[in-house]
Amino acid sequence: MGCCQGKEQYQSKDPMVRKIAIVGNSGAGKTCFIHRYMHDEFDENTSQEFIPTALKMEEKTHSIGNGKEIILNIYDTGGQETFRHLRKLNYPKSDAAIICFGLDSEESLKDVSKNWVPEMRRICPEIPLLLAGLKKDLRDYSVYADKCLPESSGHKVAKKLKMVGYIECSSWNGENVEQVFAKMAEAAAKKKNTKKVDVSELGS
Ligand SMILES: Nc1nc2c(ncn2[C@@H]2O[C@H](COP(=O)(O)OP(=O)(O)O)[C@@H](O)[C@H]2O)c(=O)[nH]1
Ligand SMILES: [Mg+2]
Repeated sequence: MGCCQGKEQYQSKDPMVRKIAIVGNSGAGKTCFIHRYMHDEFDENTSQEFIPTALKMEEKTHSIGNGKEIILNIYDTGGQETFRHLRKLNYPKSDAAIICFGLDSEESLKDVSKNWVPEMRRICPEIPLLLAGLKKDLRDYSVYADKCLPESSGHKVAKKLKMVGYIECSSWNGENVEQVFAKMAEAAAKKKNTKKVDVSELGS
């Protein structure tokens, strides 16, 4: 076997790598959501006081059936205005994004339409966007139940903004967290090339 043939064989076995951005308002529960997916436990460190994240990358191999695997590079981005420049540098290389809101925060859902989807579509016009309603467990507590948004409001926004779907989950008890990433991995795997945007053209 010649050296070139060997190299081709190696390259054809290279795993598929996809970059997933996790965005949404500060306090929506993004960091806990990623922590649950990565470690299958609730991130107790954020339960006392929430810690703003600037930009952090985690990596996990996800099985997409038929023995195929996809490596997900998951980017946790800070929702605060102060981290806007960091997000803009990071977004252009994304292959897919999970747009998050807290089911206990109407404002965080409004900001999905007002800020997050427009910001993402401006920078990465072609990538699949999945809507995730976080903190689903709060519906089970009578003190929070009335304040939580109904499932229909998430579906309505996802449909209106032509997102690939809507899933509610809880990082507290783990319900549906795997399903969100499974749906995103499936959509990201189908996506071939990410259109690169020159960040210098994005303005402030
Ligand atoms: N009840 C409940 N609280 C959560 C859940 N996820 C996050 N939190 C809490 O919400 C707050 C913000 O979480 P964090 O992950 O830091 O939000 P981020 O700013 O979007 O990254 C913290 O106090 C968390 O303990 C959840 O699934 N259920
Ligand atoms: Mg965070």
